[in-house]
Amino acid sequence: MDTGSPKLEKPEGAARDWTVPQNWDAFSEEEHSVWDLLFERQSEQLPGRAAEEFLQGLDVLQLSRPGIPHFRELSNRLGEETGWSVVAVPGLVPDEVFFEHLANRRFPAGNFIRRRDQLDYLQEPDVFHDVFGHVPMLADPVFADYMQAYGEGGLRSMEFGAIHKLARLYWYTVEFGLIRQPGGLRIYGAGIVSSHGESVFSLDSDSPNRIGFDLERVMRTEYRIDDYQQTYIVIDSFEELLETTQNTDFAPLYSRLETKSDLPVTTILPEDDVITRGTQSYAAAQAAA
Ligand code: HBI
Ligand code: FE
Repeated sequence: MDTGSPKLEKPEGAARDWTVPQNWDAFSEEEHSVWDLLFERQSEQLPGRAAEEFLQGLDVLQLSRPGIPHFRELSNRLGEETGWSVVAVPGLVPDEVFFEHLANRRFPAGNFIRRRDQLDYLQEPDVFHDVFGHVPMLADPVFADYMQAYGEGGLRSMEFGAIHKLARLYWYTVEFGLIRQPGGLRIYGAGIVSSHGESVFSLDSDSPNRIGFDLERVMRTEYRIDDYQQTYIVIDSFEELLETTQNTDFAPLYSRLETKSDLPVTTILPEDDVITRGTQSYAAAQAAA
């Protein structure tokens, strides 16, 4: 999510790779029921909004009991589909640790859940965001490969001091991505599918821009972490996303990016594939409030 800050300190009891035992039995009834509430609310809202691959992937979350998924059972099911597993971590982990997990097809999931009075907003990724938001897409073979490629690319980006550029690719695809599908625009980004408000806003509002995917353009684009996005990036297929990521030589791309300015969130370039030119009325109203 956010670019890892150097001040992250590994809690006692965490392993060298920052994993902790999930300790499923320690979750309270209340915590499980917050999961159930969030799960029901979102799974009702997503048909017709989420990408086909996401809706299909939700099946891996149909586990043998309600409540927060048991990671061992979840990993078994996910592993059968794509070889990915889910491991528990205390919260945000350092970039290198995060990339290392992804490169090895392990998804680190926060081992806590938001409180009932925080259903709609929280800063650190919790188990609902991480598991409901991310895991269904990891059951798709193409997306599963993309996430591994991202982890490998992340490790390499560290040699170029370019993490913050590559992090924008993650932000605008894995977290807040849209895709064109036969029925129209659909959401697949984990930050959107796990958000009750943004899963409607991102598709229905006339406020944000929606722009076709271009790797270099995305890596120049700033993003905001404190409210709904002002620009969404739209891909045509997951194959395109995977192939672009795998076939791009990032070293010259990073050098080229050094010579180009970053783009503020609302910029529209003449060469952009503009799907929707937003009014930005939502952001303006928020800024005035
Ligand atoms: N740690 N647990 C966790 N989850 C993330 O999404 C995450 C992280 N550490 C770093 C990070 N994301 C980002 O900095 C990278 O995607 C760039
Ligand atoms: Fe996330």
